[in-house]
Amino acid sequence: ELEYPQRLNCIDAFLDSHIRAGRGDRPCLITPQAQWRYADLHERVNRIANVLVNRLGLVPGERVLLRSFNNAMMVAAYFAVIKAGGIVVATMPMLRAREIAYPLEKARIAIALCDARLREEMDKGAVLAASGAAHLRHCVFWGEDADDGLEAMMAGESPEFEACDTAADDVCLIAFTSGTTGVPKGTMHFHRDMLAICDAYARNVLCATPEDRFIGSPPLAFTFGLGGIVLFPLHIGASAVLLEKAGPHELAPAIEKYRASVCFTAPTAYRAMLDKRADFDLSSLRKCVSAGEPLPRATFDAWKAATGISLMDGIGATEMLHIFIAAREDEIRPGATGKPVPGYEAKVIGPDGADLPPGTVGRLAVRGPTGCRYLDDPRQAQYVIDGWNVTGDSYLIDEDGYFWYQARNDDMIVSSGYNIAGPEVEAALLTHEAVAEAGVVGAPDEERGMVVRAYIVLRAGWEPGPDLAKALQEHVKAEIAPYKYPRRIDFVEALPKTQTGKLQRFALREMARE
Ligand code: 3SK
Repeated sequence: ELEYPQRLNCIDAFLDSHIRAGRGDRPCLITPQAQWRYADLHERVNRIANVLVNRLGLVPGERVLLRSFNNAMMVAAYFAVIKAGGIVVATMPMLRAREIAYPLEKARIAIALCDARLREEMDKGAVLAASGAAHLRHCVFWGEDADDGLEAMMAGESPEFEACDTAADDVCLIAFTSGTTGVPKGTMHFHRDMLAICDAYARNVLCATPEDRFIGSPPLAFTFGLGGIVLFPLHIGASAVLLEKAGPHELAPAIEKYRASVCFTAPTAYRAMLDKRADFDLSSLRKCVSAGEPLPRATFDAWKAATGISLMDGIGATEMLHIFIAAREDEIRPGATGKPVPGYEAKVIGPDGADLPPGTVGRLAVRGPTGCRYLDDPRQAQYVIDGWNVTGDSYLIDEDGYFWYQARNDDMIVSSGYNIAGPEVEAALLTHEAVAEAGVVGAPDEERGMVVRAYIVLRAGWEPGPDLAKALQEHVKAEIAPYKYPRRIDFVEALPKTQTGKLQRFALREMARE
């Protein structure tokens, strides 16, 4: 059980406590443009907090929209809002005006702080919001030379700021998730939740040290990135490398350049780095966390062979803030996600909600120090049932208590009465040397109800064609139960992905209908 004081502003643990302990000169945020010590971040956070309160009239509990790439100002703005008692609503930088309008209205945003490079969509989004963004009082930009820009305002404010006296159970973050489909849901998280993910996952499973240098690709607006690249390192006084672009071409060179030691990214990015491993020195890495999508055994094995590092798999959810089932380095069972993170309990339940015995596939339910609280959303009643968070994933538990991912509940393909998990077929395809990426869904079929249809992105040097399709089908039949083989194979240039890099199965399902 994790205990926190009733009055708590979480920024104290990530920042002010380090200053009080004399760690102000330690490296904190590293970007291609700048290196900030803890003292530098502290000063910026305080100045922005003063701007928010003194100039923009922020009162505790008001919501502040943040729009930026992963950079040091984004972290400063994030911490300043929370330190001043506000609630952060962070948005993916790539969002278009229409997508910005939704959280503006739903979360009744009072103030927006935005990187000037994202000004156009931000301005259009505020106009598009049906209410004309009625609650939005101020929209302030940074990164432009303007008298009313954030930096100019900061220059006139004090570098000291006393943290707002918030309660441990006050909301400090509303993270919107659209999942892979549907109307976005705002998930609310408390000050104590921000510490709980550090004390549960980072302390017990990740076990990094203050000398570690963290790096990763997920946007900070995705809580996977927030925890992995900012909260976990800053909680222990370590440093973080922030990359505005961290696609397949940027991550490996940045690991080499900054000698990063802890990496948080998705299996797709590890596969992309494997393709380039001869070109970069990744020897500084010592811990690699994989989450955001299922980790196929083939990716685990290939990364281990190339780097000597066992990928630490994990599953989290924006609803739960971060990872709740994971593998410690000394407890990895390749192919399994792992065991519940200390502090969390997990079980597998049937359609009637009853617990299922080991070896049986059912819905994953979890509870622990964090949990789902949707902002004004009737879907809350479907996610939290009897105090358990019922995720959309199907799992089985083996005799030793390891959790094995099967599929998203809606990823099950029922073909001729067989239940086939799309991700299992994807994992089998990925063990073939020609396959860079695979997405597997059900396609309607008169005879079988559904058939397994695979969309394949080939590695460089391979030519699509019927012979290769046949070879891939035979390969799958040799890897897993033959009835699971993809009866249809399409070669594509790229797979549809969400902004957090997850495969958009609904888009593939749409394609598969054709
Ligand atoms: O597994 C995920 O998709 C996830 C979501 C939110 C936070 C952390 C993680 C790993």
